[in-house]
Amino acid sequence: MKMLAPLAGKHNVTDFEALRRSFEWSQMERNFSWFNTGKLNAAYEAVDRHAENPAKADQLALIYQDGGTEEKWTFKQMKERSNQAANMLKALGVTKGDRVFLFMPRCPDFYASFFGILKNGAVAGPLFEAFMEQAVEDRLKDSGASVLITTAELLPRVNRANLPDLKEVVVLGCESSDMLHDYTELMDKASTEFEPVWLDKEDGMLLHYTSGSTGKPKGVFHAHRAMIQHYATGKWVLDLQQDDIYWCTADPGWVTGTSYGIFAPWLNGATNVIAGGRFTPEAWYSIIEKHKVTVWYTAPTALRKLAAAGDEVAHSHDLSSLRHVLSVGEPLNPEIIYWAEEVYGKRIHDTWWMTETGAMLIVNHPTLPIKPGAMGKPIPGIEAAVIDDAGNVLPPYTSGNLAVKAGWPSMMKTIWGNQEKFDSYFINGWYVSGDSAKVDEEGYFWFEGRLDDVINTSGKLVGPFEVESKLIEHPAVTEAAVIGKPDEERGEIIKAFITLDKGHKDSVELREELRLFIKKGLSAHAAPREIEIVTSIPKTRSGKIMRRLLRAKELGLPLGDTSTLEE
Ligand code: 6R9
Repeated sequence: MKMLAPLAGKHNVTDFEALRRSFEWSQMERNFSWFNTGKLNAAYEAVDRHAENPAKADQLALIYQDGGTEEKWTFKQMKERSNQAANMLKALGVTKGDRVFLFMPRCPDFYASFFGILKNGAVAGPLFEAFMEQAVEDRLKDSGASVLITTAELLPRVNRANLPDLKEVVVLGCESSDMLHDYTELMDKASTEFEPVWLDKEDGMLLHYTSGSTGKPKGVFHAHRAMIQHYATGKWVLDLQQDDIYWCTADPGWVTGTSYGIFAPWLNGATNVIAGGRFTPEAWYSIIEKHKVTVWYTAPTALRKLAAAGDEVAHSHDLSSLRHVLSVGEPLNPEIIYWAEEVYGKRIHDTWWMTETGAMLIVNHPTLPIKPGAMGKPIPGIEAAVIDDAGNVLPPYTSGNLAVKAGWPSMMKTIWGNQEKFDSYFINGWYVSGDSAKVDEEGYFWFEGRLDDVINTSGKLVGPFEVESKLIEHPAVTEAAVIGKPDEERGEIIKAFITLDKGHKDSVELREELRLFIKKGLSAHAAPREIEIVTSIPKTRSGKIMRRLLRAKELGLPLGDTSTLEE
């Protein structure tokens, strides 16, 4: 096994093994104002604290780039702009605990609004810009959101008739009417002064919807205490220092785009690059070159596309500013690590965590030698293990449930409106991730796969149930089953098996129509790339779709236990 030496240079923490032995989370809290006051607000810690520090006020907080559009905000401007958003929301009646959703593309006002929500003590719910009507409705409805901030372009996907809790809609790029508020008008008249609502560690901050194998997406609810771990991992793992130019490529509709696209960089006072627009290797390398990005947090699916684009594109840009590169969301192929070392002169550091865990848990930190293919080791303050279904810790090299001892700061508070679901994550005090893994004798963790049916396509989790439910809304479809099929570039693609209603025949047009139906109803990334018409869907006697069987058949693997299969 080839081991790659640790990252050279000076780091925030050099001896993780020693830190792991002595660390307790309460030590971290001393870095925040609430250690003295007892009250906190993550927006204050991420923005206002720096704006009030003369040495930092005029440092760039945000560099926004979308094609030819560029905007830069200092910490002082960030504070003023988010105060305006906070005043706007307060005038609309937003109070502590309300759910306020953001459905807009990445742009500076997204971030101002995000902190404006938090400053009111309300809970922010960011949605992917790519979501279509059904996906938007499910999330707004489940959360009982009372206010939505969106854009004129996305507004047609919001069906207010089905959303009785939604009181106010603020629209960027649209004039006010009886039903709508004009974002620009309200912001312009709002004061730049605002006293944040002071909160407790347990008060709600963020609601991220994530896919499960059954039922609609679940609302993972995070509290303000999560910031302790965003701050710590930003320092230890991203290795953020005051003069870093940091770029996290994730959309804030995904947890990586909030924990590491908002909190970690700004809590650590770094300059945060926000890139809008479409992905192209050319555009991405230009961003690194132009803004002299030093720390870059991205995902395997993007790295695989960059590798596929060829070495010349990379070599035609000056990427020498890069100091530290990291990845999350899917297994990081060893080939990609070797490729990056050759082409960028940088190793990619893998990190493992989930929406539910709120922040990184198992990582290749800067001073740990990398074993390509392994996710690394638990951060200080985290005890991880591989356990069996009864909660017993398994010896090295044995496959089992990847689990983490409950009780870390960024652990979700609950599943919104579903305490039972939340409780079902735990065995004997262990949080059970749904991933299977092995640990080696040196304590490195090796990812094996998901234990449920959740599909990971280009780093986005898609619940098969959600796609199946949508498919059967189409008049041609009687039943549907959806699986993930391995794919070189995307990790997995979505394949749908369907049975047709009487009077409908298989055709290229019909399949295309079904793909579009999902694209328009849910989102582009949920649309099946392959559709197969079958005469029946395998089910258990209790009526559950046996996706495992379809997957085994598709991949030519043994069918395994079929005892519960219905005749
Ligand atoms: C942050 C995030 C979580 C699931 C997780 C696992 C997969 C994440 C990974 C990884 C292999 C890694 N995953 N990081 N698999 N290696 N380094 O991705 O959150 O969208 O909730 O996904 O993603 O299966 O359980 P989320």
